[in-house]
Amino acid sequence: MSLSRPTVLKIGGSVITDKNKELGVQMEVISRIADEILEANTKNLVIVHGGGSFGHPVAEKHAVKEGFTEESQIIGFAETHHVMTVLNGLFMDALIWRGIPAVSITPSSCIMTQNGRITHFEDSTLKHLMKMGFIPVLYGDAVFDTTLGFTILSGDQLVAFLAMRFNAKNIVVGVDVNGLYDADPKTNEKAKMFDHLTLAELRNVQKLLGGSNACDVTGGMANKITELIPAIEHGIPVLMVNATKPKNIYKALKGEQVRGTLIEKE
Ligand code: ATP
Ligand code: IP8
Repeated sequence: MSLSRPTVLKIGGSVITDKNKELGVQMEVISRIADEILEANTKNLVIVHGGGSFGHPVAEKHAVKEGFTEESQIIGFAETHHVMTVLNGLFMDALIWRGIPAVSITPSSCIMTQNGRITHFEDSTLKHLMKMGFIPVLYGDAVFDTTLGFTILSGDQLVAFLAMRFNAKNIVVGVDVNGLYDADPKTNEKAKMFDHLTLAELRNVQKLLGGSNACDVTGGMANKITELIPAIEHGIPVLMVNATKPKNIYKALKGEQVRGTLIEKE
């Protein structure tokens, strides 16, 4: 049993949920993505998914990201974590009943943060199951924080952290737009998509990036890129594709030609 360099796949909450409808799930999209993951049959895959209309609205309502200040937030933390386990369960259903050996790893049980940054990660279970050929599935979650009491850990911070910890071969990020643009393509029809960016070029366009048009406590596209930069600095390439379009996740995992934005160190 050995642990070779994994591919880290992030499936955005904008893809698997309807961000305009609280607790709205895109079950058909989840099923299709599970089909593509099965067909791609990637060796050493780590999957992370986002919160979309499950985690974000509940976290916002109870100001979970800002940390513990009053008793009434306690149930808010529990609710936020719970809705994430519900979304994760739907995703796991689609993977497992297709025969994908996916095992859910609950971030709030093995990760702690300090002021929102991961400082503690009990990774022996994760390493063990990866070595055995299972596919770990993690997600953005409400987590315990040594300074704030609790906070929200974004799936994007988790993606970069796991990619660096396990020296990933590559990162594939599935979102609901075709790639990274010089402006939000949902609000600016003149927005131009980048096919390829070096880290230096990415830093130049970083200030143009927007958040999210829907409820998003973790900062949308701008924060996604900020989180991914350390992994890119490490030499891990990031490919961003539109996961709402059929075959894109399959092609990205197989290393086939696909429309999207490839970001590399040089
Ligand atoms: P979640 O945080 O729920 O997992 P996600 O990771 O799928 O969601 P968002 O954080 O919502 O995705 O980010 C994707 C959104 O970012 C797109 O829907 C798009 O409208 C918005 N966006 C803002 N600026 C840009 C940009 N410059 N290029 C591409 N998308 C952008
Ligand atoms: O959607 C945040 O993760 P993200 C998850 O990857 C919660 O930013 C609980 C809001």
